[in-house]
Amino acid sequence: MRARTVVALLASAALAAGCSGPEQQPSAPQTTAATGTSSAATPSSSGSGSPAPTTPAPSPMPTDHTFEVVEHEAFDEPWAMVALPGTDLLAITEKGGALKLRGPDGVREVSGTPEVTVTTQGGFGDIIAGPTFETDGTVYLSWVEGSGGSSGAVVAKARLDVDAAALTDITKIWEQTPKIDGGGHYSHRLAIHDDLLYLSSGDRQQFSPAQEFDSNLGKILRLTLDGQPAPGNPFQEDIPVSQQFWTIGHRNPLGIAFDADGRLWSSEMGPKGGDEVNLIKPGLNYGWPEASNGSNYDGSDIPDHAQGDGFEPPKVSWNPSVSPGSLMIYQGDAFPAWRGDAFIGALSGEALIRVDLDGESATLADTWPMGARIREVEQGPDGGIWLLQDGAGGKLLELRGA
Ligand SMILES: [Ca+2]
Ligand SMILES: [Ca+2]
Repeated sequence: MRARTVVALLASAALAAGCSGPEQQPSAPQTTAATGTSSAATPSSSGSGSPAPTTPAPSPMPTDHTFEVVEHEAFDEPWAMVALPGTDLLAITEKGGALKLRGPDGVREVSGTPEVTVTTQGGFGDIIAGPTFETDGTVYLSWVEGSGGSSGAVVAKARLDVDAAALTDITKIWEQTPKIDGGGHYSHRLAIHDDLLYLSSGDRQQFSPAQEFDSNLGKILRLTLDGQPAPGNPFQEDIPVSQQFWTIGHRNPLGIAFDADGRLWSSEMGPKGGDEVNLIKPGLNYGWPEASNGSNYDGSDIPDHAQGDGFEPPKVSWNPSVSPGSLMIYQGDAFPAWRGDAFIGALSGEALIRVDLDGESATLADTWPMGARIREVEQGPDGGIWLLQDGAGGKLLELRGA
């Protein structure tokens, strides 16, 4: 299928609040959020002290880029993708259970995929390449399993033969416990750093388990590549499952990613007006459901994050919500001024969002309306930025430097 140029967007200048684009539509809250709340709603890790430089530093390199958005193939409810190392391929999961390999020569379907349970928010989930992918094809996958209305996420390792387009040797290494009736907040995003597996496990819309030590719901976990609790994890309680925990107090963290210096960041779908970007540090409690800059959908309040409450505040938060569905930290060459920055696909916000990362600080920088729910953002094999629209017929999109 020939690519078709559909939209040209001008990246904003490096304004702190960033979105200079037109209002997309009355129901889309992202523009207001971007222009109105980025500074005020971004708690600083250094407390109330605000450095006030008197002389602007000279800018050694461009601080923005222009790009156009190119449409590629359509997929059936695409959920996740990853650039497979040593290839020119993207591996793309579809919620219903299919795995596709997409390259310059087109799209192939992979055989041998696991049987998944499709619920409101869950089905086939994430895919990432293992550290040994280039020699043995190891990948890690997540999906939802269930029976009789009760379900939970699982994680497996497997071998992906890209020449044969075949998945084999699927071995389940982790499961979300307990299984829950209902189809929301699995999270089940994966990342690997220093030969350890990090995994987000959502609260399954049960709220309180995020603060409890007898289930792995509402946590970010750190495991060995075989799914065992990693040595040195911060919660070594009597309850074995808590030995998996890296951080607690999470609602629905649909994005986790490491920066070049080894810091782990998450994007978390919060309640009404409480979406977050968090810097994930071992042993910390991120507050859900005791603290949130948003409120419950039934209108009841949740105390905002406040200094001294014992909970780690977000680095960036959104009100109104944008529904961050994915997180990628860019390391490519196509857009050098954005190297090291976080990119977030927004679902209800129908936008691509750039968050400027600088050490441990994060600042909302750009919110580009995309006219569609964005499910996934990833760095492509070419070092560019690629997106997946959400839903039936969701298209693969490429940002091409203009
Ligand atoms: Ca991905
Ligand atoms: Ca609140």
